[in-house]
Amino acid sequence: MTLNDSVSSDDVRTMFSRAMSDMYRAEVPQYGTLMELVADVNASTLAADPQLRERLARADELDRLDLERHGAIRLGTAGELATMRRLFAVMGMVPVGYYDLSVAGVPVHSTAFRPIDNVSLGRNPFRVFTSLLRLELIEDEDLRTEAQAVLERRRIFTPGALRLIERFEEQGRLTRAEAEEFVREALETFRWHSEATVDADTHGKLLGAHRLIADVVSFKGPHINHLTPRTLDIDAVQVGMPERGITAKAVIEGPPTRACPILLRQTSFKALEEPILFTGEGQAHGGTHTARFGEIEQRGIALTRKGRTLYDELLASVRDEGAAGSSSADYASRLAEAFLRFPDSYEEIRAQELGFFRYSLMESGTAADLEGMGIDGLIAGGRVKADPIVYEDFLPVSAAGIFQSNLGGTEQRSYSANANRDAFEAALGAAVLDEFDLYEDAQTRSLEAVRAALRDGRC
Ligand code: OOG
Ligand code: NI
Repeated sequence: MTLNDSVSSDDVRTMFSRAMSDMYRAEVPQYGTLMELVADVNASTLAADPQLRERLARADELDRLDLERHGAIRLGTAGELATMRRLFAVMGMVPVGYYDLSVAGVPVHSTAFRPIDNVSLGRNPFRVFTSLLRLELIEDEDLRTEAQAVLERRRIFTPGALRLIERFEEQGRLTRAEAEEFVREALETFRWHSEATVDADTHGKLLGAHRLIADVVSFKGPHINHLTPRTLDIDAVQVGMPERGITAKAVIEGPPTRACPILLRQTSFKALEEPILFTGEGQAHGGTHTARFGEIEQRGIALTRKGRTLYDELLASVRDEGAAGSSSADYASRLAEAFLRFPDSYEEIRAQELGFFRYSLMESGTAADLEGMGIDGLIAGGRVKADPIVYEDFLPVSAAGIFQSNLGGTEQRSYSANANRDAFEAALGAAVLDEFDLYEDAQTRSLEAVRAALRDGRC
């Protein structure tokens, strides 16, 4: 294999995310409409705000914007999760973060597979929120045993995909031809299969245990359940959805509208009701299932642990006020009011160490400048820029809201909080990375580069 002939993991990830987007657009037409709306909103936001355009360009975010999206899947067994980790590794995506959603009444725990280094994130930050069903949370023992047997029988990866994963593990990369084949084979795992693996009666019982359990157990594979483009103005997209015939979720999850966006805001459109065929004697029976939807996100600055604690506290204060949580009518105004306590300028966020920044040198200087003025002085003089580091991860409370609004039911189930990161990592066959460490590293490395450049008199 010559080097010319091989492709990088970044390239495979982009090939895959493009193929996935094309497939989803064909399967879920409203996703195409949503993509157009987001492209329009992003173009007008950038045209109206040259400073934002300049900052995104400096942070390498402008070029990735049109490519950028995340998706989500739900897996049924430890073996599926472990193989999925190897499949994503081919695309340079590794597990970051542990999310326990049982607290929010969803019987799964999750991680996000994503690229982690700056260059790869700049090329294409494609991420997949990946959940593992927790069968131990099904109370009915017979149903649990049956669900487990159904899941053990299914094979969600094609032999071709497995062979190419092994090839990648042996060679460290794939040729272009292998990469193209890999993308085709991997896509099969994420495709919608309208034939169920269970009969209508079992599907009904699984639905009764939890709609999510039925979604995972009844199908041949973990269909991608949404794809999410990134917008620069989610409020404009929320308003624009009904105008283009899309039924939007009632409220935007996450922080309120702010001058300096923090973390992640998300909204979605309702899942489609799709026909499915159950197994059964003689004639197959028809039914329907709601699983696949569209979502939009707006990303803001990654918060430090201190910033995140404040975010969690403010969000909880609003959620706790009423059982209706994020669906009550005055939610948006209560949220906005609570978040007045979170500083809304980058200077203040930086001064209070609430968020992470990437530093860059705008004009050359000397070690004496650094000593005389310090980094803060150089920033004040416009010689060093501190740009917000974008949050690349997810939020458990928001994720639960997205799960809930799209399972088609209004059920609220409670499982006692039982995060079990050890069990998740044992199933995964690896530890998940800590997202705070990754942002902190990026910040520290950029600061060190600025200091080194000043010492050397470079720009
Ligand atoms: C995943 C929901 C979480 C997000 O953006 O927070 C998610 C799911 O419904 O499987 O994608
Ligand atoms: Ni999502």
